[in-house]
Amino acid sequence: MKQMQQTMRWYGPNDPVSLWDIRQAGCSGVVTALHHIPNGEVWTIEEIEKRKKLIEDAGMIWSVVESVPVHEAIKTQSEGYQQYIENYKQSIKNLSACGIHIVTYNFMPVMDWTRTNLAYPMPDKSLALLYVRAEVVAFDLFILKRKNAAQDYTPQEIERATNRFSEMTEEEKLLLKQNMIKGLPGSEESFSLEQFQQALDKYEGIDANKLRANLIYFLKEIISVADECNVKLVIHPDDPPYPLLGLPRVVSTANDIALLAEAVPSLNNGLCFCTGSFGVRADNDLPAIVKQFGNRINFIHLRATKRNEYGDFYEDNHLEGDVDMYAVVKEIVKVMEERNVSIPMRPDHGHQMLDDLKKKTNPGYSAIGRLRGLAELRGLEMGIIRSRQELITEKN
Ligand code: DNO
Repeated sequence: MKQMQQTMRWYGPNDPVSLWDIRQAGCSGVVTALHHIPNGEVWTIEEIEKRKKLIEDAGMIWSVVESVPVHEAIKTQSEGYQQYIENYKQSIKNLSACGIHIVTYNFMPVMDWTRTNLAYPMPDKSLALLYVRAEVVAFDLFILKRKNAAQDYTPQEIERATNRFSEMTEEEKLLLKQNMIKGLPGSEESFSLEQFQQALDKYEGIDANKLRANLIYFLKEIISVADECNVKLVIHPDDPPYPLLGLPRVVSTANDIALLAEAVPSLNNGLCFCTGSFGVRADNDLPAIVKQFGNRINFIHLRATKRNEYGDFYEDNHLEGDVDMYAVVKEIVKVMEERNVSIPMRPDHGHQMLDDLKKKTNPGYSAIGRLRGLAELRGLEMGIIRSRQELITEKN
């Protein structure tokens, strides 16, 4: 039976977590991106090879690119987008020429993943990432002061946001503002408040249908290159899986994925199955998503979120929270068996804990929390595989 390929994300030579740390965690693969290349520019073979060599010198392989960012002009189909699409195609070709065949991207307008608190204390004193919807609404109404923002919220949401804002200290407000506009690691975008509003303005008149049409257009343009070069494109779901600050989001549910698959049937139009992102919505049935899109899942993020009825969530230990990790991994094992492939997986995020509490770390990407997550997931997978094997032997 096939096992998931164990990997970790590495932000490159400036990451406080070294490649050897990742290797010692038991990984055989690395997930990385050329974060120093500005959005929209071609990734040259020379730059790709340089990064690849660093990874191989530490005895691992560059398994997955996360991500080649999609320029905002492509998402909004504004000036220059055709050229950016051409550049994207060239980057795919160059990656393939260097032997890298899985490419992650996302289609979230303006903001990538978003949290309101990056150091939320858990009962064991480790620190987790937290998203409080009332704070996002408060940011929208009282800090950004977006025109007509109130129309996007219910009276109850506005009341909760108003109450929350009135109890926040100036320092907390500043921190919230930074968390919203500065971009978390890997986001590739960072704004001042004015620039942020300008970036939002570019989406005037772009609703979910239009955004989806733009995504499908982009996919149709690049899929032939992916097919020729044998590159699996994997889209990362929206995090959180809801519209944000009046911006549409179109990769949040199984139905969203089904629409993409229908529009662009090639299996190279694939999915990065992220349990933490999909898992924030109670209406997303995670094992069912694995079953339904098993032939398109070519990269996996395993992480558990714990949500409440207000749309808030925090990142729990990998085997806790609302994600039924056992059921998910069991489906993944079945998919790998059917397809006879080993799908790369990374333990997504982790608590800041133990010695890492004294260090400067990338939020969500400290070494020890992810090491714990990976160790637990590895054990879970092994247990599932061994008991399936025993069952088969018993039957025969
Ligand atoms: C956060 C990550 C995201 C993800 C991108 C993919 O931890 O999952 O930054 O890499 O959305 O393009």
